[in-house]
Amino acid sequence: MKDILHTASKFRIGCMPTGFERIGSGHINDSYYIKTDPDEAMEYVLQRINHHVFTDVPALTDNILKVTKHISAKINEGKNDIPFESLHLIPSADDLFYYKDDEGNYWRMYNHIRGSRSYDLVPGPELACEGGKAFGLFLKLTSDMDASGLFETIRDFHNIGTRLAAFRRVCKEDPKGRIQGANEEIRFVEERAEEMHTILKLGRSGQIPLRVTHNDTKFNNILFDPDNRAVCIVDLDTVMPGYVLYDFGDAIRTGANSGAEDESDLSKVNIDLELFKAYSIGFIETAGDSLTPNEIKHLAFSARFMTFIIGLRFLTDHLAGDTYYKIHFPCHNLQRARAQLKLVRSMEENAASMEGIISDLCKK
Ligand code: GN1
Ligand code: MG
Repeated sequence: MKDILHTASKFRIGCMPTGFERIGSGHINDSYYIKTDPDEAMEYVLQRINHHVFTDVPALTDNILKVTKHISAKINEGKNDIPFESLHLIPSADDLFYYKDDEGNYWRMYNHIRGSRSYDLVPGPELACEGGKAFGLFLKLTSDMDASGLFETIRDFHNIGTRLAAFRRVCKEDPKGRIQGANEEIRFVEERAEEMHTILKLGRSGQIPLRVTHNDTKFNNILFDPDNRAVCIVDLDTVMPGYVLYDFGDAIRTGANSGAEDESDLSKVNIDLELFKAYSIGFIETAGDSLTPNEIKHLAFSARFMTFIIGLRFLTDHLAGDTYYKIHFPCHNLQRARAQLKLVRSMEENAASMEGIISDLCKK
């Protein structure tokens, strides 16, 4: 474990890294909080980038540099009255903003936002609203960037056609003999597959714009300060061209679920309309002006879509033999998929209320 400190010393932090702690609950990268000499009292986050998932680390790094510089410049113009910070990448000794170790692992380092924390489960409507403001602001601050200037770090990331094709391929091959145990979930997916092409069709026909989007707006990617104000957006690997509906939807999937992402007691998994409304208020307050009528019209549906596609990906990974997401016990991906699909059902049952909340907010 001395290796972590050794790796940290490969970045230009100008002081001695003295300790570390594993942090975060991400399913892809590994993150470490790095302490330095107490006299310096600087704090950093060191991450090992999963280069099997993010295969072009230099291009990914370039995206992050472009977006963080753009956001920082906007913050420095001081036009926003919301306290908001940007992450910034720390250069490596050879000024690359990432470091490749002898074993072929890629590492990078960010500043740590002092005193901040994140929430896997949203504690209440005030924080949901704060979270909505933060992702709305992220969208607003990047809305004048040219999306085509960014590299697609994972191709077809939220492309439902590609995701369904991968799922159907695995169902056909059944490499681990797990189909029998997942028949109900497979049926649930197929019954909804057609409707889930809605956003892709809107995008392809030019009815919604391609923008710079975050694409992984899990609620725990928002950092809060000790007064519970949302101050920073993290996990920038998937910042690339996308649709705003993906960002709104994924935040609701995680930020307005009354249960955990992998809850085993499905009776606990439901859309919480109070949290949904609170997040929507915050999001529309900061991003509202940048949204088009077609985007607004599909906000409520986007939550169902993102919950569906993430459930589909968990199910696909379970059937494939758990090759993508980190799992913490056998059949973890199946449990995650079941919880997500239960949330889809709950959103279907509450679709009219969700639509009503959005249209009331946008009338004001
Ligand atoms: C992964 O690693 P993490 O938790 O930030 C995944 C997201 C999923 C999420 C599900 C690159 O994100 O797309 O929504 O798990 N990221 C990647 O919890 O696949
Ligand atoms: Mg992520």
